[in-house]
Amino acid sequence: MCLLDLDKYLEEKCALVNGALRDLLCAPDTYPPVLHEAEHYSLFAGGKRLRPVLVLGAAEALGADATVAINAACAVECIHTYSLIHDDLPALDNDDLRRGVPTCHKKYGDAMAILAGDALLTSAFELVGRTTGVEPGRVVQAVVELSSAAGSTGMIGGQVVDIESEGCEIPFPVLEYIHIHKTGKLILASVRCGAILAGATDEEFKALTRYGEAIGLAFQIADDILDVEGTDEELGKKAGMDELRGKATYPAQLGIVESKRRASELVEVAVKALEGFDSKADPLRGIAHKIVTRSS
Ligand code: GRG
Repeated sequence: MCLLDLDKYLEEKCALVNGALRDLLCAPDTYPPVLHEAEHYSLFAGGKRLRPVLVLGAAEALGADATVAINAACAVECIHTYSLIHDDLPALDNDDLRRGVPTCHKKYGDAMAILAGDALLTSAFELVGRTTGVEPGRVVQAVVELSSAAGSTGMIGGQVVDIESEGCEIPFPVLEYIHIHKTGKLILASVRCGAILAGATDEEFKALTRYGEAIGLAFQIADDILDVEGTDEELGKKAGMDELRGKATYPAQLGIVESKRRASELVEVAVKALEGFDSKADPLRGIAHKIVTRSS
């Protein structure tokens, strides 16, 4: 880890992803412009680009060039941004701010926000399908990975149980189900897509799966903690909303101290999973630590 400047790495990869998103998606003035503007508005409002960087980082950990995974990296960010747009809608969280600016529906109206989210989700699969320089079977495998992570037994399933649990006392395993599915599955799929497209062996794939599972859960625990300890400015949205909405969170069930302990434990599990990898996996190691030390 000592030779890697993680912030520089993240900055470079963010720039690569942002450039590719602009190249691969329809320009904002493409007809009908209001739709494409709304997509660009939410995509480029900010965002850490954690998930696409994980796609690229996993591919690079296996010695592949980032270009084999760039379409999949952009696809994951499209799916993530769609989920944020839809989650902010009045029928779900009814949020006014996201990534530090008015939410998509506040700026473009509910109908356009729904359609911009739909378009981003659909484009994601087109982008992965257009991957070049990789054996077609691997591209299909990446599409399956992403669609199952985003669907009813992944992110959407987690979101449904999250909504159903609002204001209820739920057992801990249900809370864990929510976190693993609502947030963890897409993070895991990001790592696994990078691995698939880089041609991982079974052993490498299993190790990266253990890494992805651990950081996926750690990320949502850290997000729960930030909602309690962070400020509106740091988060780019209103802090303290989980408690107000009666959301099921780690701090609510276990307290802040135990939540932090569990998040750190998961980082250790993630880093241990990478034991068999050389220094090319240092960015993944660094990201695991950053997930629990970030302030936004
Ligand atoms: C499809 C409606 C719908 C929901 C799916 C992912 C999700 C469930 C809802 C989005 C809201 C939310 C609180 C998700 C949990 C995951 C999470 C912490 C998202 C924020 O991710 P960051 O911090 O955001 O990576 P940036 O803006 O940096 O990309």
